[in-house]
Amino acid sequence: EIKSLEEQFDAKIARDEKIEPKDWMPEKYRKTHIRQISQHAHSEIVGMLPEGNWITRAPSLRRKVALLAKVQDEAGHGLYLYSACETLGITREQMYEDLHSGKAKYSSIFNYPTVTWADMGAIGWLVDGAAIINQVPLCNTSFGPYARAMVRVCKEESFHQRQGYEIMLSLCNGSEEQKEMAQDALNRWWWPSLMMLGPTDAESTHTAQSMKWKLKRKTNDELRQQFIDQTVPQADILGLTIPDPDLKWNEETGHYDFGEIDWDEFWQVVKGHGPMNKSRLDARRNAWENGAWVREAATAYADKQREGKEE
Ligand code: FAQ
Repeated sequence: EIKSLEEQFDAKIARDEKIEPKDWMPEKYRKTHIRQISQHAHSEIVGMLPEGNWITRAPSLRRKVALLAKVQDEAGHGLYLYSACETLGITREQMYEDLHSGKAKYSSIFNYPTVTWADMGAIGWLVDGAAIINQVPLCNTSFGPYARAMVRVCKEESFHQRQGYEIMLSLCNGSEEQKEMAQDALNRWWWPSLMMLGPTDAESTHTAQSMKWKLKRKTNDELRQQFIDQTVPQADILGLTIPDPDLKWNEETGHYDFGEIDWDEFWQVVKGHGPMNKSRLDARRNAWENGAWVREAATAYADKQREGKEE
């Protein structure tokens, strides 16, 4: 019996085999991967900005070295992800254009300002913490280049998370003011970190199909619950209070119950109206425009080299 391409594709997914760039794939599978992987890449690159803001003001040489390394890792993650996405037949220029025109999304979390040094702690602890929970299942995603990129990304994210948590620990063991600074950062980053994992399953347009394709291995709500369950005990060790009066251990479910998330705020930020959306996009557009001469010089140099060889 001869199977159709689609049946062969479905059978591969069912057997947990990877789909590779040259394999046949449904057009929708290709499109949704371009959407998710490019948005993920953009998030890594835009995600360098909030922390980049503190590199020159890190409180010690050791902190500066660690933060610099973390931000460089994020650039690396963006570049692997752009490369993985290119294998699906979209050019990098097109992806950049979609980011700069506002057509492509990037994570809501990077549209909040970093106002104190404690925000470097909170981002590492909470934002990288949520990112790891979201990305560990992606090491098992069905598209080969995405899954392989995620293995290294996750290893680096776990260093980032510990880097942030250690900043929080130092602040919490410091002076009264330092501890207050840590609490203030937690107050501002907690809810946006929960939103970062995406809308509720009921509101999520892509989850059902992405689960069938094994692009997503867990739903947004499952990951959010896992993040909360993992993070509450870490806040207890710091002696900080999570800003949610409804947060309570539920003996029956074996999970924490939590309060209502402000989804209105989430959609406002996603639609471009968060506190830093304009500033983030301006920074990316300016970097692209101000870098034009470098790209032109590199192309001119490559042309010259080629001419030299042909002679
Ligand atoms: N922000 O149907 P769903 C990092 C959009 S980690 C903005 O649930 P899906 C590391 C979504 O695109 C951060 N938009 O969508 C780091 C869709 O709109 P569309 C990046 C959001 O794809 C740490 C609509 O809402 N991580 O960068 C958000 O199935 C520290 C409906 O949503 C990844 O990208 C949001 N938070 O699930 C760097 C991980 N959530 O596209 C620096 C890979 C949803 O139809 C410092 N991505 N939307 O116009 C994923 O796992 C998924 O794409 C989700 C969303 C879970 C983010």
